Amino acid sequence: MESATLNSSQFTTLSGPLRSRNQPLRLHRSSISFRSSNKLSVRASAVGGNDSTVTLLDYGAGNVQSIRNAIRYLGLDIKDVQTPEDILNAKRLIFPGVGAFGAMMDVLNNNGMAEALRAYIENDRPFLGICLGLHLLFESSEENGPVKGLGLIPGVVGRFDSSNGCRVPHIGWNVLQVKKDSIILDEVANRHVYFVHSYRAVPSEENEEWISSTCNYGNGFISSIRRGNVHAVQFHPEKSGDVGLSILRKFLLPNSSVTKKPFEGKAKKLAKRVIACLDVRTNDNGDLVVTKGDQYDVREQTKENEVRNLGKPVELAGQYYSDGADEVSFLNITGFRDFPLGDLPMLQILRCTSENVFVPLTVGGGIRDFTDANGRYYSSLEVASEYFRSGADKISIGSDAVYAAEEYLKTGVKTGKSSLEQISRVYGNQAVVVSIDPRRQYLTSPYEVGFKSVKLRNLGPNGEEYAWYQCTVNGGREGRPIGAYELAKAVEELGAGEILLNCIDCDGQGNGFDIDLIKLISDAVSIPVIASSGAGKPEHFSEVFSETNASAAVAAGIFHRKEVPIQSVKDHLLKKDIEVRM
Ligand code: 1PR
Repeated sequence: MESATLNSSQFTTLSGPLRSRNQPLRLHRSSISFRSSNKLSVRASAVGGNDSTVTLLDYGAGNVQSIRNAIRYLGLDIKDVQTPEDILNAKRLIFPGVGAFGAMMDVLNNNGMAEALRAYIENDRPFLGICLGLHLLFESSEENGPVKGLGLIPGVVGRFDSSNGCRVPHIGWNVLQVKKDSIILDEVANRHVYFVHSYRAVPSEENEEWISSTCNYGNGFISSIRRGNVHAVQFHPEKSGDVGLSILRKFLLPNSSVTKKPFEGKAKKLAKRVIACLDVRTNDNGDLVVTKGDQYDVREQTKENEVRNLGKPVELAGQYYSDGADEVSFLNITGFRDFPLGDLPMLQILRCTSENVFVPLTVGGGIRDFTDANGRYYSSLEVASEYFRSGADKISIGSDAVYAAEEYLKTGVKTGKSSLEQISRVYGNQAVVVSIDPRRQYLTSPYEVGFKSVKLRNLGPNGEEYAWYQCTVNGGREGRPIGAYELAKAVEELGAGEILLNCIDCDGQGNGFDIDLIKLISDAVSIPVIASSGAGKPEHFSEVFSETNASAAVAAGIFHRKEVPIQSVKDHLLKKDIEVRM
């Protein structure tokens, strides 16, 4: 049967053993009759389920597992839209737009969903659009375009301007200026919510009456709209912790009363993120454990030489969520040699974690093309898709991004075929992190190598004044002929939305982040950089945020060993006047 997706090659549908319970909707032309808008009518008495059912429009392009989990967490059932009639009959409809605007509109226009949505919204039926679900309401978007939207709100959705110093994508926890009573924002109370996007709509006189809140990032943009029963938000309530769940609850269960007055926050601007990172691998008994290395060596220095076991992944991730981590990352550190989709427990970890953790989840390790022992070929896009379907919000690519960058720098040609390019094209670059594992190589003069070097704050072991940062692959096992600076700039061009910047020399040492490296890279690119490796105390976080342009900082060992609670890192940052989410 013919697929109704216009750009069907982008919407990979898995088959066989990889098919998951939440496989994206595949639309078949023969089952959808295209109707003209004057034939569409919304039934006032909904037949789309009872009060405990919400209708979800998942058009098959992306990572909507998080919103499914949040809806279920709030005790509601989900009815998936299969036909335009399901939209018209919905009692409450959520559209968590993901992916790219142009591809989304192609799908919606070609199967009659766009018309059904327009009719549903014009009839003031309960609607919540998220991210692209907000963009859709405007006249058009510049993303892949211009491409026409539903045209219900005047205005054009455009890209953030990175020339004014703001990093694009806008990723992180920012604050809303609530403009009018919007009901669903009643409990936000000056606290941060999570954004991840490169495009935004701007306020104007023409669309003023729709705006319920704005947010500031360089300039003001529309963070939510409301008219009657129609709501849409630019941020992700399903990833905004308790605050986000309260927003969803207000929309889904409008009659539920809050007994406790919401805690009044003091959020002012985009917060620096504190991220907990869990390196995961199988130990010698075959159990998946959280481990942690010293300079990437994760084995105990004992006769048995066993893999260090610092806890169970799902439990630790849940703990970090309740302790206030702004994001949680899982790195499958042996993914370079084992096929990650053969590692079903890892996918299970992701599924279980995402059911109860409502901040962004990143997963990395082994994202590359792969042919298994039976000769079955899996593209990196399939691997990433399965990670997204299992609950990841972002994926992180290590080794494969190094090869892609080397090739790009050698040929100057973007083939569009690397895992990085393919995944960012389908899921958007905000969903693709590149993890860099560099090792310091000391120099006596900056001209000794053809890679960008830095003048060191602390001299090298033999009094060297300079170093370059050599990228490695396979968990630091192999050095490659490319520097971290060159790699960072190349992967930004190839579509990375964020950089996770490790440093093998500092990993597990507790002596602080490599400020020279983080400054070098965060000054070189205009995408957000996450500082990683070496955190030993709260002061290391204030140092990295004061002395570099890092947008976030990771710690692993000090959190796993319970030496420093996440909250004390945040308390310290607040004292130093560094904005954090509380
Ligand atoms: O190459 O795409 O399969 O991805 C593999 C991923 O696994 C990469 O992101 C790589 O960084 C990671 N990885 C591989 N081997 C190791 C190892 O430790 N042996 N872990 C490893 C990297 C580094 C950080 C760590 C910080 C903070 N872990 O994530 O959490 O250094 O630690 P600290 O606060 O204790 O100092 P691919």
